[in-house]
Amino acid sequence: MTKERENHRENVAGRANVEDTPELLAYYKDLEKYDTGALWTVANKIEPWEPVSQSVPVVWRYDDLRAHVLRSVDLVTPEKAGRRVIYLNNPGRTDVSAAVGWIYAGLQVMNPGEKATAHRHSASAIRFIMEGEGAYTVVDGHKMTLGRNDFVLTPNGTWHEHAVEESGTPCIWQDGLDIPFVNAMEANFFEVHPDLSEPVTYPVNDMTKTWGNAGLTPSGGDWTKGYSPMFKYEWEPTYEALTKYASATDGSPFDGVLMEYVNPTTNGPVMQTMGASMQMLRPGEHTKAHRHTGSYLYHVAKGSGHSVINGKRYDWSERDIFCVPSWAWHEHANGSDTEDACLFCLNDLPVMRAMGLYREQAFGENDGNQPIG
Ligand code: GTQ
Repeated sequence: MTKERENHRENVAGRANVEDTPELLAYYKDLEKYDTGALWTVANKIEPWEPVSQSVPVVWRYDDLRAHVLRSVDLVTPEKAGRRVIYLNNPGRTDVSAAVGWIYAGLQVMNPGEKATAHRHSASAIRFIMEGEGAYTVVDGHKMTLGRNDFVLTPNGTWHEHAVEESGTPCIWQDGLDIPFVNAMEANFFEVHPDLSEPVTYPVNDMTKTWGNAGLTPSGGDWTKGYSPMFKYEWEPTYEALTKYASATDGSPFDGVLMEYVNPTTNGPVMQTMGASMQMLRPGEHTKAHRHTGSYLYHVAKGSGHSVINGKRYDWSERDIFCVPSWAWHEHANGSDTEDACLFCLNDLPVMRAMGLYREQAFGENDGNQPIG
C-alpha cells in the first residue's frame, strides 16, 4: 500500500489521530501514575489493520547446523542439560525463544545409550526424526520406536522420555512445541518424573498399530482425550498415501498435494494446539502464492527447491527447516523436474481455527506468483 493511502486510512474517523500538546503530554503523565493510559496514544499499534508478525522468514540449514549440534554431545550430558537441544531463534523475536510466532523448535541430539530425564508439561510437543537409528520415545508408558521422517506426539500432560537404544547410532531430531503459546497464556506447568525414568507398560508401538490403520478403527476402541491416540506417524505410510492421492487429484494450486495428519477418532488435528501436515510438490511444481493467519514451520523431508516468502526467494534442501510467519505471502517450488519434494509442516492452525481467527487470501496479481524483490 502506498504511504499516501496508508496516511489516508489512519486519518479516517475512528482511527486515532491526536497531536501532542503540552496539556495532553501532562495529562498522559498523570494517567501513568495510576497505571492507566489513553487508548488513542496506542490504538493504531495495538489494533493494526492486518496481522503484523514480529517473526521473519528464516531458513535454518542443516549443513550449517549439524556439526554444531553434534559439538554439544562432548560439551554437556543429557542429564545435566535436562534436554540437549539447540533451539531455533527467530531473529525477529526478542521477547521469547520462538522459531516462528508462538511455536518453539530445536534440534536435539542423543548418543546410543543416552536418555533424557522423563518429565511432563502443559506444552505439547512433536519430535520429527532427522537422522540416526534406535531413537524411541516413551509416552505415558507407550514406547514408540522412531525412524527418519517419523514423528511422535507428546501431548499436553503426558509423561515422556526420549532415548536411543544402546545398539543405535547418534540421533538428531527436531522438537516442535507450543511453549511460547502456553507461556503467553500463562498456563505452563512442568514436572520431573518422580523416578526420573518412565516404565514401559504396553507392547512396543501399540498405539500406532491400534489406531494407525487407514479406514479401520479398533472394535471397542474408546478414546476421549483431546489429542490423537496414534502417538507415532510413520514416514512410509505417509509417503504412500501422498503418492496415491497425487495420482487421483490435481492438488491445490497453493499447496500441491497436501495431507493433514489427523486424530483418527475425530478426523481433527493431532493435538489441540498444534497441527501437522505433509505436502508433496510434484516434479517441476511451482505453487501459486497465498497467505493465511497462523505460524508455519516447514521441515524438508525430501528433495530440494525454494519458497518465495513476502517477495524474497529462500532456497532449501533436505532436512532444512524454514518458517512462514502469519499472513506472509508464500509459494513453494520443487527444484527438480524428475523427483518429488515433500515438506512436513508444524503449525498452530488448530488454535487459529478454534478461536475463529483463521483467514486466507490468494495473491491476486502477476498471475498468482509474487514478483521477487
Ligand atoms: O523433550 O519435552 O526441545 O520440554 C524443549 C522443551 C524438548 C521435551 C525441547 C522440552 C522438550
